[in-house]
Amino acid sequence: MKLRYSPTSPFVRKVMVTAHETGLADQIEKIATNVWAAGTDIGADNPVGKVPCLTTDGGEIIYDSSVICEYLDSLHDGQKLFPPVGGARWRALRLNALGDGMCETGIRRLLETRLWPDSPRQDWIDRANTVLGRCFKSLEDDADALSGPVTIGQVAIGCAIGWLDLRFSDFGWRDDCPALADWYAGFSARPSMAATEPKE
Ligand SMILES: N[C@@H](CCC(=O)N[C@@H](CS)C(=O)NCC(=O)O)C(=O)O
Repeated sequence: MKLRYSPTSPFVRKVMVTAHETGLADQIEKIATNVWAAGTDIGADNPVGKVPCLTTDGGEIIYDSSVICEYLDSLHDGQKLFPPVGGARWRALRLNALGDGMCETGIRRLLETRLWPDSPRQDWIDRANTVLGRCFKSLEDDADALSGPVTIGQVAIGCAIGWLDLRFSDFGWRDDCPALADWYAGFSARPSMAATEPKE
């Protein structure tokens, strides 16, 4: 399998954490892709122009991190990261959506200062901070949902927090979210998370 990736993408990390958790990491060849480069060819594989983007051994192209993760989860016989239909599945998918949403909000906030460094729109930054604060509070209030066997939900939340810590180290969420901070300290010590720590 070939995975087009960028080194600090939290969505790529979701895929690689899943690959490690499912024992498939060695089967993935990583191809660095700068999606922001003027001449990028990522659109030939993913019309949306984003990484991660996987080409299977059979030559099929799969994109969007959640779809790639579910594909990888179908390739092994161990504990599934996507539980079967039922309460555990909806909880896992909801957490996955929350983690992805936190990343999307963080990316919008980051782009504001990167694209318009001289005139970032403060109201957008404030809005993003409000959304992120609400997401952290919701995770803290429902920290029990993060317990139990590893699911795609925990992977997505772990990768989202890791990326937000990398980009906005001064956000200061730990003071208000002690239960979440405890959970994250344990989760980020997993070999799959340690092996995929984002580096610039
Ligand atoms: N929903 C997508 C989001 C992927 C995404 O936003 N990737 C970023 C890198 S972190 C990207 O490629 N952005 C390029 C762009 O927005 O044009 C997924 O889960 O894979």
